[in-house]
Amino acid sequence: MAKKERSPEQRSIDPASQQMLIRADELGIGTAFSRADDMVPCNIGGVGMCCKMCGMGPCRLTKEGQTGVCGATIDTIQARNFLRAVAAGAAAHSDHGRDLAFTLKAVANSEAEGYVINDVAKLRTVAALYDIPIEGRAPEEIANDLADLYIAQFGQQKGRIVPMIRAPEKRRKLWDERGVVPRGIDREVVEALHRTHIGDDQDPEHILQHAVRTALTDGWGGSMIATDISDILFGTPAPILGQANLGVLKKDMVNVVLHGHEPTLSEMIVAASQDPEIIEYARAAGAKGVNLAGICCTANEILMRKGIPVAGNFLQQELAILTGAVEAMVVDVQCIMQALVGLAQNFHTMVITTSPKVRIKGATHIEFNEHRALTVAKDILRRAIDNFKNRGETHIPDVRQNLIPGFSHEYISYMLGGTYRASFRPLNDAIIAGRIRGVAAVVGCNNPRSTQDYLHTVITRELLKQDVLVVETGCSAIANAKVGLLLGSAGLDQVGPGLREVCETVGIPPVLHMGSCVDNTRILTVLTQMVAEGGLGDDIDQIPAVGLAPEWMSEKALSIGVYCVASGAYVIFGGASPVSGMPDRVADSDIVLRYLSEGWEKLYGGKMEFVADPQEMVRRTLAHIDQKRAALGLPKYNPARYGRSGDARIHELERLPIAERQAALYGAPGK
Ligand code: NFS
Repeated sequence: MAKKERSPEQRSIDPASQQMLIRADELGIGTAFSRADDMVPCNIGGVGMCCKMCGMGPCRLTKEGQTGVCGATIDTIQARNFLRAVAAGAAAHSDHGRDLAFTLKAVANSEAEGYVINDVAKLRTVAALYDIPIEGRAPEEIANDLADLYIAQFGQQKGRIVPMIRAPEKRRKLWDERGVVPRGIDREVVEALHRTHIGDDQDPEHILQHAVRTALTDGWGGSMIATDISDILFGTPAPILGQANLGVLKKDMVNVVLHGHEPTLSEMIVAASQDPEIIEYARAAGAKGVNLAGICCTANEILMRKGIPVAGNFLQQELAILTGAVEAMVVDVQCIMQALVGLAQNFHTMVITTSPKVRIKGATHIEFNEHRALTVAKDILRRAIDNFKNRGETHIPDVRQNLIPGFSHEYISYMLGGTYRASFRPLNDAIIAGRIRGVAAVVGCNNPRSTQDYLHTVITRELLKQDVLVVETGCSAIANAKVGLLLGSAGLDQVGPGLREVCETVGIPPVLHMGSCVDNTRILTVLTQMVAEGGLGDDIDQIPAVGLAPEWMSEKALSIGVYCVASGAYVIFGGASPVSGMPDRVADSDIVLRYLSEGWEKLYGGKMEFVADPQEMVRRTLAHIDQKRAALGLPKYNPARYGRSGDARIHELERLPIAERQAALYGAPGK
């Protein structure tokens, strides 16, 4: 097949990325974008029809009636591949949660240099959920008990993982009936690997039932634990001013890009970068100081809590190095491209690996250890500063955008009513009245198979026009931040009349950035609290809400999708489906694909679909929202009813001659 080279505009809608892609071409350097053009995806493995679970294969099933050497059918093979992907995603998120639980334990016992318990209120709230005594106890004592409880969830063998008690009661009963309640986080992931070994579970529906149980260990287990502890240790996010895109890199400072996922090290690097000794060290090296910027979900973690700027999302990790202005890229786990090291050799950039789990040949390894975190953080910064003198020519795109992130579920509740009457009531009421038509979570990765950021932004813009409140996490949030949709006033001219009234009244942007991908659990919490508030049914599947991952690429995204479906949500993935089969060549090769949609909807009220066209994604989202509104007996969405109150009305009145304005406001004189 002929190679298909795309132009920079076809590769990304982001002007900063486009500039760096032109530079990469000029320098003859490859990126994920050019490699994606060079690498034609396998049309058999891509649709889940290749089995390489044993040494008798790999078996590629492309003809009618064909089975693997062991007799495995297409649907069994697809279900196994899907379960393995979900297990890998759930493992990644949950292992992140485990590391945080160990850090919490170390902090509680004064064994973690530099860390403190930042949010005692959240610690007490979370501990109380599990009946851990809080009254009259020091935060460290409570934290120690909570850490022990959370650590135990990973190795637990029987019963149910404890965070599940936070789901709506009806949903918990449903999970019991369906036999999908996770017993222990590690147990479900191990069982997923066992069941997919040669000669084990062969009934596709039974295999996929375990995909649900495995994914639930992520959403209502490992990820939820990660979010809780990150907030307890580093602070629960609240709105803060941030900036995003490659233009946050500074020509006159030592640029250190933090890339990966876990906030433990990055939080400490933020602290170390403000240390007078480090600032002085940077000055002595001829720089104005140390400038930190994030990539991927590490970016979201330190943006939400500290306002540290974001250099970019997943597809910008290589582009940041191409600026020539990055002294060090510090990585921990997940979404780190191996290509970074080779790319960095064209510049002076040091790629520093820090996790005991992740090494890349050619990278510098400085191992992070939570017991001496501050020392490691300062060591890393000194190495970056020492590298400043090696910097050559720089090309930093002059492109950046402000944003207001920090919408934790705690803050959303607070903002709607203040400390006096914090509540989800106003949100529910706005949905019930039809001012807000429904809620969409637009989340997930970039994928170089599509145009970077295009699907995220086009879908978000369209939904906002339709009065759908959008919440975001991960690389999707960064995509929309870069086009200015995460700003109050800047975004509001692009939204429907009812949603605009709500945003103006509350003082929020129309797109709420809720954090990193593990923070998708905040969305589960919001949905649960909306149910508890009343008026929108008694379970999550009744809420007019949809989840979308338009540019997904990681196995973590699949795990998130499955736990959202099992929680009752309609989830739409963009791009290619890993289970679509080849119906043109093999009849019924889409049995699994249909089961994830129609089959799961019957069982859980949520469904997973793969839709390539953005307009179709929007159409299905709105149809689902309207159908859920109708089922609840809510008024039909009618934008004409709104948009004449709040700031919009005041601006309209301001344009009238004074007498007419007064008449409109106070009635005609003498009447
Ligand atoms: Ni989520 Fe975050 Fe981005 Fe995708 Fe990777 S960074 S955990 S997996 S690419 S959204």
